[in-house]
Amino acid sequence: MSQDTLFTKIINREIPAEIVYEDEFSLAFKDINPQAPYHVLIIPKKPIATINDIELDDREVVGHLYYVAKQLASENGFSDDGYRVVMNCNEHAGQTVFHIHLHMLAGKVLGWPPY
Ligand code: D5M
Repeated sequence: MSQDTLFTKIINREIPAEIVYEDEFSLAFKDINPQAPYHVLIIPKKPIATINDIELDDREVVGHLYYVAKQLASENGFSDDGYRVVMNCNEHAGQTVFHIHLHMLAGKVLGWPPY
């Protein structure tokens, strides 16, 4: 079950975003509140609300988000130094937009754990 969020509006170009990648299944754009020098959100075009809502048929598209992350890392020169991809689920993880999104952070040494 899922409702349209502002990310659907970004997919549909109803609100602006700095889009860095797009294909049939996914879209990637700069996070409006970056937590690293390079911080993009990689989203499926299908509006899945949370990780809890991923269904068996979504496996390919969800896995594809990681492939896009790897490609962006390669194109932007982050493959060797490293980068982080993370997806928050619900309140305790701080999810604020209920359309799943992979955060990709790069360009500095990232702290861990992410308290
Ligand atoms: O992450 C939600 C992320 O979405 C958060 O890092 C800000 C980002 N955000 C919110 N609105 C926009 C727009 N309009 N453009 C780009 N980025 C946006 P979460 O994991 O849900 O906390």
